[in-house]
Amino acid sequence: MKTLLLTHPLPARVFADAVHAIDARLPLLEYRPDIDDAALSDVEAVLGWRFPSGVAARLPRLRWVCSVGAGVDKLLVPELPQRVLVSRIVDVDQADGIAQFVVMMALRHARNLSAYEAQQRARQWQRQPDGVLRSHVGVLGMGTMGSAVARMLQAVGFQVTGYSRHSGQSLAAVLGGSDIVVCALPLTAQTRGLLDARAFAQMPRGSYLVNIARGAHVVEADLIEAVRAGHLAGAALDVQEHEPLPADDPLWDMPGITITPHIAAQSSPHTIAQQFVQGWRCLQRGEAPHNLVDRERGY
Ligand code: OXD
Repeated sequence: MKTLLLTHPLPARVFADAVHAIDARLPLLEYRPDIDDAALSDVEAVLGWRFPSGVAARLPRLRWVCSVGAGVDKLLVPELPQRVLVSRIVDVDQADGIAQFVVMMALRHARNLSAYEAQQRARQWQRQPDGVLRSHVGVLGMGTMGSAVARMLQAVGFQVTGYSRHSGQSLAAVLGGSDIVVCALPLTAQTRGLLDARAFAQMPRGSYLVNIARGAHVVEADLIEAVRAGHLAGAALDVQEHEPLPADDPLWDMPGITITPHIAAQSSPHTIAQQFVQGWRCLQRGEAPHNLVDRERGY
């Protein structure tokens, strides 16, 4: 069962080596833009991050797509035939890493660290009224990532409300009751652009956003406006709609907005390779791979 590696912008070689360290016999093919149809004609599996335009339609024998990431949005392209199974990596270490990142950013905001950093630059030793943390955090999305985030936030003293399709509270109520909103949602047709001017208006004045999900959850122009107007205190954006974020993007220069390059946490190539080989072996035995995605729901 030949597997096509579509890991760009991550280097395919790293994943090929990690897979071959577990099973050297697995046939792998690294994608190149000039690859011809004959080389693709017997590909049955993909291990990847995104489909380059048109490639999904050139894989007549494709049976399984395994995402190298926790999200699959860049792989669920319209031309992917319905028969193809799609699975994703579920990595508790990555979830813990993401939770650490969120806690770091939430504490930084809640404990007013940027004000002390500004004071230090001005050589000003000035105590601000500051007490034990009791801020409310709304975590949007309570899957593997959101649940780990909620647990770790609670452990350091935040009051956490989780929001999911089944949580029983409206989004408006969760946004309205949160000093900090964390986006941990999958990106689907329903969640794209969910955090827009209307959502920001529902958040309390002075509140803060942390996005560790996908840039396209946020209408970035609306976020900039909400921060510029002083309604939101700012945001920590580990993900942006256009990655890499172009050098001339206005997000870079917005006071209060922290940009990181999609590094909140990454799965190791070894973990990805392990789960991929496990899924590959399941398929060889005629069983479904683990962590299948519901293609209708998009996660
Ligand atoms: C992701 C990942 O899906 O980094 O964003 O795994």
